[in-house]
Amino acid sequence: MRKPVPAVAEENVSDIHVVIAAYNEERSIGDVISQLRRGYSNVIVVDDGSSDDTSKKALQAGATVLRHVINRGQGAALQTGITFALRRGARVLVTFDADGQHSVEDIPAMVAPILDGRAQITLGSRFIEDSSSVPFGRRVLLGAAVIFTRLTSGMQLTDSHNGFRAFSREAAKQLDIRLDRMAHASEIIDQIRRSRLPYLEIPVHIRYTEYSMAKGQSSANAIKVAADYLINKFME
Ligand SMILES: Nc1nc2c(ncn2[C@@H]2O[C@H](COP(=O)(O)OP(=O)(O)OP(=O)(O)O)[C@@H](O)[C@H]2O)c(=O)[nH]1
Ligand SMILES: [Mg+2]
Repeated sequence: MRKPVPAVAEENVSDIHVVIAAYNEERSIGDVISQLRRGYSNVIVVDDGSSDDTSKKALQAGATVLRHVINRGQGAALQTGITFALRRGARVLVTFDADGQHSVEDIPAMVAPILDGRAQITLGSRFIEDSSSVPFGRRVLLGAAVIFTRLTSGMQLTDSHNGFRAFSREAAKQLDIRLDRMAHASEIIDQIRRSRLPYLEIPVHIRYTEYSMAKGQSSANAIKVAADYLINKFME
């Protein structure tokens, strides 16, 4: 069993900015933000051109809300939120999903290595500890993504496509997400490798609910995402 990580010290809380890309998440975003706001004062939501009440619910729950006027994709929304958080003076940036799959309780373990200088980047992994809650189809897809990442970028990760990440200010400044949609996950890994900054994988728990599965990525889309990434990589 993992040793429990103590809560983030009071004096560090305002250094942490949680960035959430959200697309049509009116059903989950309010709860996600309310839980975050119990421990973290800076929660930034980028409403990625939603056609529902995502912005309204996020504001009501206490987030700072930015809005894309059209739907640009999760990569673009994250870059918007990261740029904004840096302008606001963030010292640690956490990327977190809007669909309720990530756990607020995992944030202290994600930010601790950055706050104490052991790493500049932490990447959440659902496969370091008990991963029995990951559905079979997702396990196969994510396993393929890990091999794909090893072949294309040489990075040996256990979970290459987990949206739960944390960056020091210096590391976040080096990010330049250009792939607007889901291929940004592979692009970020390439940029981490190129930056040579120290990173760590941290065990996190990812929740799979009927809602998240219905809203999430289809397996067929994975091929499109991989092609998007490869085309851009070889055009560089
Ligand atoms: N699908 C999708 N999500 C977006 C977009 N823009 C922002 N997001 C947000 O990105 C986050 C992750 O999206 P998901 O589709 O759940 O992807 P995922 O969690 O990596 O994959 P799953 O395991 O299928 O859930 C959610 O918080 C979305 O609201 C977009 O254009 N499309
Ligand atoms: Mg999801």
